[in-house]
Amino acid sequence: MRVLLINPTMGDYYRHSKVAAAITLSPPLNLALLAGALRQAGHGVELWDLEARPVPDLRAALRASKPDMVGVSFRTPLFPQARRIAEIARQELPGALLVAGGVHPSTRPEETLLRAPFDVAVRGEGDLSVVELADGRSFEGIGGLTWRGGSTPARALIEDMDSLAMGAWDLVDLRHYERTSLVARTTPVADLEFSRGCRARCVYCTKGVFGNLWRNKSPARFVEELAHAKAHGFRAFNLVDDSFTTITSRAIASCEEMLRVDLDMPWTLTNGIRVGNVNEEFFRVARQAGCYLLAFGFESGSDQVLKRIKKGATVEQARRAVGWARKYGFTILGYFMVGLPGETAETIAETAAFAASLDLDFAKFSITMPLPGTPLYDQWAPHIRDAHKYDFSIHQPDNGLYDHPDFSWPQLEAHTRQAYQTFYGRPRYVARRLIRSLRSGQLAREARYTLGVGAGGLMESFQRR
Ligand code: B12
Ligand code: SF4
Repeated sequence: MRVLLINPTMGDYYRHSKVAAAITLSPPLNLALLAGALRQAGHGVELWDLEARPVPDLRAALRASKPDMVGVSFRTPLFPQARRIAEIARQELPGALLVAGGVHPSTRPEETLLRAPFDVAVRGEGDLSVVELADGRSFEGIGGLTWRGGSTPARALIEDMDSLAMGAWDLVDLRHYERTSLVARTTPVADLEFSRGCRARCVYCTKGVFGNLWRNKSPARFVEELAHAKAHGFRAFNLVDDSFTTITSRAIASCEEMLRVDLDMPWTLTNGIRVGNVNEEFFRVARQAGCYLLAFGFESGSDQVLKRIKKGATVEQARRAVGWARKYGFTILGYFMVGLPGETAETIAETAAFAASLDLDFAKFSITMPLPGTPLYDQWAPHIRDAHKYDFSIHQPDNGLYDHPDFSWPQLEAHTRQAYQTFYGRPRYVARRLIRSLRSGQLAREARYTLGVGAGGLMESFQRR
């Protein structure tokens, strides 16, 4: 079969906003993996990343490409775009199989099919399902599918991570991924994964694809993938794992293998690691192995709130982890949330003060968003406005998707602005950043982003990411 895989664009909103300063543009890992698996099985594949290479006339392009199957990947905020692609594909390619995949169809398969003309939604990991669909197997014979009028039970999570296909990076033109960012020193950057899944159960987190079972690749296979990415022209990588350090000794072993093979690829952990799943040895070895920037998902400075959101981590653990990361010279990003369940004005202020008290390089404060498929979404369902229920196109803090049970939107926004002010408004912060940029030899690049956009812009960059 001839398969076309499409990654919708996150839109002009990202491209023209100051948020671009904090976002690295990388080719879509999910579609590169699916393309690799499809090709291994003998199918022809095209991959269109509309984020990096917009297709101005999608109709004409689809007509010219004439695929037998079109697969579109999307997270919840991209649903409106995915629907538009499906509508055009339905009109131009009436005989093609239209497949929805990714986080949103995995968590909301029925609504996806109700509101967009896809033929089938793939729930969960798509590595095997996409091949079985292209092979022409009947829907009933494939696990984890939903179609109009039927569905099959979820398929088991893939445990042998070494069995996954290598990313088909030759299908993307890396010249379109050369934009540096605040977090990317060297480009192009490959998004890669060492593990899937996370054992924690944070109430706001979508687990509909990789679930709670943590699985990892062998260090040898992982390094083989790095070499594969390097051979295709990538100069750096970012690990997108839900929880890279779940078994800290395995994360260390993968870093040791990187050191042994020495591919000279700088890397980052921008998705965040858990403060409780680390030890000093991890930071020492990861730094030696080329990791220069990492993020922590702290979320709150209140142990009470952390408990309420089932974070499974404490403020004390956070301080210890930051101390180690600082000792080994990492650039450190902190992710925090505002308006979590059980939050009061006092706990938000506590979070802001906690962020300022940690020796972080950057902090991002996000207003809590209940996303489909999370316990928080179910808990706050009565507060979610019907008109917006399945259209998350304007995924911004002020979009009025829901009424927070304890705060008005202006209050949440004011608290968030205040948190940014508390963190970035410190005179010491600017002085420290300057010294660190000088020391790391990154002054020119970092100044371009931090000074270039100004303190307000920096706040906006992180606010909207
Ligand atoms: C990297 C990342 C980003 C990057 C995106 C980079 C990029 N090039 O895409 C950035 C920083 C921009 C980002 C932004 C956001 N993100 Co994000 N992000 C991730 C992260 C950490 C990794 C994504 C990834 O590469 N995973 C690895 C691949 C292999 O997994 P996958 O995409 O799920 O693909 C598998 C299956 O879904 C399926 N599949 C996927 N596509 C397709 C297509 C077909 C046809 C088929 C058959 C199967 C299939 O097969 C794949 C292989 O098994 C995930 C968490 C995670 N671990 O997945 C969160 C995650 C996707 N993000 C999330 C969120 C909430 C956001 C934001 C909304 C955050 C915000 N507040 O603004 C924005 C959304 C922006 C937007 N407009 O869409 C949520 C999504 C929740 C939801 N219901 O949609 C996730 C799941 C985190 C979480 N656990 O809650 N994100
Ligand atoms: S630690 Fe991260 S990936 Fe794991 S459940 Fe919590 S938010 Fe999700």
